[in-house]
Amino acid sequence: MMPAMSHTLLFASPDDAAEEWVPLLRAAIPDLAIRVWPDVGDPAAIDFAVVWRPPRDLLTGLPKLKVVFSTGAGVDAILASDALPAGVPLVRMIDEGLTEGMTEYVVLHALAWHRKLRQYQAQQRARVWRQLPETLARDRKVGVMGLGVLGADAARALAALRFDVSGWSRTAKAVPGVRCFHGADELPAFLARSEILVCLLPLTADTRGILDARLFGRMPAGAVLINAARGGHLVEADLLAALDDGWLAGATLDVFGSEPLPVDHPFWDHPAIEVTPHVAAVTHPRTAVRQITTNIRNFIAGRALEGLVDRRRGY
Ligand code: NDP
Ligand code: OXD
Repeated sequence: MMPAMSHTLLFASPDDAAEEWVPLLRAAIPDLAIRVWPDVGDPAAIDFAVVWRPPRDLLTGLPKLKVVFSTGAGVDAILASDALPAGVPLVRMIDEGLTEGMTEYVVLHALAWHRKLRQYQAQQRARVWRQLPETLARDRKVGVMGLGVLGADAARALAALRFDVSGWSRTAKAVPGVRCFHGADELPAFLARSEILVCLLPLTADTRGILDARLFGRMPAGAVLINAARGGHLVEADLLAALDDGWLAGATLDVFGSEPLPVDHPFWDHPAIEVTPHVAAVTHPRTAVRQITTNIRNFIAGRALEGLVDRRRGY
C-alpha cells in the first residue's frame, strides 16, 4: 500500500473549526500532509479535500484532486454549485455523533407534540390548570420520510418508545418495528397514517417542494410536521395556509429556504411554528474524523468508499 505521506489533504471548510479538525486528522493518519485553506500551497499536490460550502472556484483549481469529503450529510449545496469537478468522487458524512444528534432532535420534538408541551406552556403563561386528554404512544402514528442513515435511526428510537411508526423511502426497506412504505405509489397510504410527519429526505430534483399542499391534504387533520432535512423540501406558503386554516396543528422547522431565516419572516412569530437554527444534528469532529480517515485509507488501498454520493441520483 502507498504510504499516506505521499498524499495531501486540504481542509477547506470555513464553517468548521480547523483547529479542532486538523489535530484529530493528524492523530489518525500521522503521515498525511495537511493544509488549511486559504494556505493551499501547490494546488497540484492536493489529493483530498474536506469541505462543507467550498470556497468558490477552489476545487476546480486542484488538478490532482481524488476525493471530496463533505463535513455534512446533505450534499445538495455542493452538487448544486459548480464547485465540484466532474468525475471526482464526493463522499457525504456518515457519523455516529450526527446520527445521535438527529435522533435526539426528532424524539424531542415528536414527544413535545405528542405530550402537548406547547399547549401546557401556553396554559402556564396564562396560569391555567387544565388537564388535556392524553394519548398512548402506541396509538400515535409517526411517519418518517427517508429511511437512510438518519431516518432509520430516528424511526427505531421512536419505535422503542412504542410509537406506531412507519417510514417511507425510494426503494423497499426493512426496519425492525417500523412499517415500511416506498415509492410514489405508497406515499398516500404512508401519509394517511402520519399524525406526526418527520422529513429526513435528501434534497434532490425528486424531493424539492415535496412538503406541499397536496401532501398536507393527505395527512390526517390535526397532524404536525417536523422538517429537519432541507428548507427546499417545504413550500412555505402551503404550510402557512395549512396551519392557518387549521388542517395542520403545528410545525417544527430546523431548516429553511433562506438561512439564516430573515428577521421579517412570518415563521418567527407564527403561534403554531417552532423554529430552530439548523442545529438538529451537528457534525462533531471527535466522532466524524473516523469516517474520513478510514475512507482515505480505503481509497489508498483501492477499497470502496463509505458514503459515496451517486451524483446522478443526487444523494
Ligand atoms: P441517506 O442518504 O442515508 O438517506 C436518504 C433516505 O431518503 C433514503 O432512505 C432514501 O431512499 C430516501 N429518499 C431519497 N430520495 C427519495 C425519494 N425520491 N422518495 C422517497 N425516498 C427517498 O441520508 P441521511 O439519512 O444521512 O440524511 C438525510 C438528510 O438529512 C440529508 O440529506 C440532509 O439534507 C439532512 N440533514 C439535516 C441536518 C440538520 O441539522 N438539519 C443534519 C444532517 C442531515 P433509499 O433508502 O431507497 O435510497
Ligand atoms: C448536514 C447538515 O447535512 O448539517 O449534515 O445539514
